[in-house]
Amino acid sequence: MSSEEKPGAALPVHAKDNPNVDAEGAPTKSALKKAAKEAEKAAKKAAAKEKEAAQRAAQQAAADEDKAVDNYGNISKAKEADAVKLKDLTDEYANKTVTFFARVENTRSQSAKLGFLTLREQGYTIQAVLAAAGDDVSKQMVKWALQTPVNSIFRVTGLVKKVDAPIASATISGLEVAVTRVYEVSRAVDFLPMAVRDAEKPIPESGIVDPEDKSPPVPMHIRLDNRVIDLQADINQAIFTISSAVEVLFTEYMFKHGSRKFNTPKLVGAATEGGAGVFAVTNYFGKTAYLAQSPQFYKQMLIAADCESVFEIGPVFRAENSNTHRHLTEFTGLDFEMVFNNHYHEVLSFGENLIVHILTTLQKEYAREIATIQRIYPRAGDFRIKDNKALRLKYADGIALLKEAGVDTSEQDRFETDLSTAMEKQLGKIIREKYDTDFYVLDEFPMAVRPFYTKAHPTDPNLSNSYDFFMRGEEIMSGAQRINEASELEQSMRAKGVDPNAEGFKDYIDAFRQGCRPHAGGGLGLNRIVQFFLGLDNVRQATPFPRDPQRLRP
Ligand code: AMO
Repeated sequence: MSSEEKPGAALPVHAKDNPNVDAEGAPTKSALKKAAKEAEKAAKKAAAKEKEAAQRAAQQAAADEDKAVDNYGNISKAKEADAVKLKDLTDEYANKTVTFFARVENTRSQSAKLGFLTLREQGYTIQAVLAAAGDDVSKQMVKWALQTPVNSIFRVTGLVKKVDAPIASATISGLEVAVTRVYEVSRAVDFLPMAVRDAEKPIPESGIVDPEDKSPPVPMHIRLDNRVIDLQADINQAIFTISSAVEVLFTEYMFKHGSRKFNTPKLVGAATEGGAGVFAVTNYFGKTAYLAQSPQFYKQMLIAADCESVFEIGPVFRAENSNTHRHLTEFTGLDFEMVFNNHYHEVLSFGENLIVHILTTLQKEYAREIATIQRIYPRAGDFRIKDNKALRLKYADGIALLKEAGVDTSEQDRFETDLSTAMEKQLGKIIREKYDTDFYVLDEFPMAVRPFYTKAHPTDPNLSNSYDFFMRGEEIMSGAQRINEASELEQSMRAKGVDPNAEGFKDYIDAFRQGCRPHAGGGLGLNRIVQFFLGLDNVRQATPFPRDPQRLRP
């Protein structure tokens, strides 16, 4: 107790004329009584004040009590629940309560009691409403949800409602979700090197510009550096749905036609494909191994092993310093090889039907994905296959078409030089105009431009039984009838300056010494099929984590 608070301490002592003190200066009895009374009064007043404050605090606490405290926060608070996928949310879910997982794409606060989230799952987005009302949603819950960093993953439960006016900012524009529970499954850091929305715009390299969009476009190398975010974009989800479907459709078609799937080695003892560069693995137990440039030798050896029809989907490595829109150093090859009864055109027709089957099925069953990509790259939706059939021309017919269009083909006329990329593209345009198709085949290529394992044309020594497939004027497949006789193969190698006794060839040539049926096949590039089917500018866009001369990460 301080001196000011002592009873009587306020009294002026030693004052001779003070009625409250006696002759010795001590407080009188009545003065003491009065002072005690006053002190008691002050104490009562303070106690009342204290009580009043406590009452007010209790009232405030009651007002602030978060009745929804269990309905939001860390996922550890959540009860187990089955989840639907946003892609399956149709009008049938209206007025039903659903639970789903989604990333926060965007948050918008309207007031302390009302906020909106745009939620994203696998390229599908929906609007979620957080409205503080009743016991389900509190102000604290609204605040918490809206403050969670963009891209965090939520588990949301809410009532699906039909909306009167379509929601332009969401792909599921006819529905919204009134949130009743929201839990954080995984938190994103507050810093995003690029937004997912940035990846839903054309790459600047494409030259496609939206005059309305004022934000600077993110170049492809930044997108590839941040590929995990990039891949979350609806366009990329759609591209890789298509890419996966190509593999499945290829596999199904091959199985349906009695083929078997093999996995041939990618570590090989010698560089054998010829033409393409090869990557060396220099620490292969004291030796040098190489990364396979093609399953070519193995698919043919399997035919020699009576497998009759084989296919493979696997990585193909090319050590080519080609920095173009369609070259990778590692790509996914779809390879097939099969025997035929009378003529290699049986296999050529098979290959044409295979591609037509894949592309027309994509058009039928993946229209939504194609439309998603088309929103950004308008060509995606217009791949044309006249009468659902491949157009087959002879290589010489292709040259003639180019010549007719005024292209200088003097080098190609000598049957020594292949078409240049520019010529291929131009031929693609001519063929689209003349034949109304984007898928065509050139047959009977000059022998000089094909590998040593290619079977020569039966009557014209300049030509070969070989073909290339093109989509929108760019090569997606090479193939041929193969030499199936050892001595003919050795002769062809020598004619092309390849030593049949060089390392790596013996097992391959020996495969044909015990007899092998005539066969043909082809090698397709998955990444290019997806690129050209969808009219993308760059093969890297159709490759989840591309490898090229400049890029070994991520
Ligand atoms: P080729 O070398 O023409 O033939 O390759 C076959 C197909 O693979 C794709 N391709 C590529 N894709 C991306 N980046 C590259 N660097 C790249 N190189 C090729 C193309 C091409 O049409 N053994 C033969 C096939 C055979 O005859 O069966 C071969 O490998 O789509």
